[in-house]
Amino acid sequence: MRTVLESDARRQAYYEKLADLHLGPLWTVFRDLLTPTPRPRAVPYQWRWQSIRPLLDEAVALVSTEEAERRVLVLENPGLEGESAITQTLYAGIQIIAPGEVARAHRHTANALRFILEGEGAFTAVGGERTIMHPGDFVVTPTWTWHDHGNQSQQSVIWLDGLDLPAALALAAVFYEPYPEESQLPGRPEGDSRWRWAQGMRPAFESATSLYSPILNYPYAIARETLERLAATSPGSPYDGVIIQYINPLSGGPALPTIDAYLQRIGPKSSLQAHRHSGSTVYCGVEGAGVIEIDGRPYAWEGHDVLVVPSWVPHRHLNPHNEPAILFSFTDTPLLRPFGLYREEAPES
Ligand code: GTQ
Repeated sequence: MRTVLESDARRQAYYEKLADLHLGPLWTVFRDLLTPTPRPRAVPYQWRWQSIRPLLDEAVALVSTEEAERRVLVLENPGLEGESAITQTLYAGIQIIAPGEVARAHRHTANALRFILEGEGAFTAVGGERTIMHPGDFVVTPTWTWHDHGNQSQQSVIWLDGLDLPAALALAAVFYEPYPEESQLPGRPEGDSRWRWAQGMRPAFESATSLYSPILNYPYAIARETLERLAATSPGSPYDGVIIQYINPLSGGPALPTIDAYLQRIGPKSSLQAHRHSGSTVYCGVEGAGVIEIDGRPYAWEGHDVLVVPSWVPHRHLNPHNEPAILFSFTDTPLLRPFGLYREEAPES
């Protein structure tokens, strides 16, 4: 059908006339647009920590935070070359801040999260509150909040950045502003947001927006113990094992309006079930080691490896080892669910 349409000389001449007027026939592209199931341009991929880690020290020697604004290696999906994107909606990068450095204050409409990988003693300040970050901490920098980073420790500190930047770019909704000073002056004591909003109680004399979580830092020690306690009494999800969501306590929903983040535990010697869903997921190995079978291909991961599962690609988690395997992940599903775009199925059931 297609070839007949396109080989017809009269039709070709007609299409050229249309093109001159910035018009196009729908019937030649219809089947590429309205596909039965999603066809992501992003491909499954794994970045090995072993390969990334030495390049971070090299970046420290080559470029200052002063010059770079943020010293980050962007994880570029092989299917999205040149787009600074790990999926069509999500950005991921590895940021390093050396002792004594400052990553100056700014704000942007893109929402950001940090998952700390290595080093202790650097801080992120958001809206005047500083939090000292420890490995495994989950830190949010919601849309249009002022934020800066500083490292007053003796060691480099490294974290995974996750942003909704490709989605914000696609929506032509990126705004950016530098702060008038290099850093924000601490305006609130450390731990302020945790005491206010993360204790199952709230200050009854003040309100906060429910657009994003008011909690700045979700400490690893708490998240990790939660996983262990849940695992003692529950097998968890057949697809994800024991998995916890970092929530906005004001809504019960995702911590960021556009990004949902999780920590999960795949028990020793376990093979979970395959499933697929719309929305893309970025995984980062935290403890132990495991395997994600993506589209039938095994990706064996170790600590701090980053893996990406694009929309609708079947995947399953395996842990052949004797230790629990802990994974951090973030997804774009808050951009899908409210609009009826989220679908999930287990192909093998
Ligand atoms: O730390 O504020 O990876 O603004 C990309 C953009 C990190 C940050 C990134 C940013 C930041």
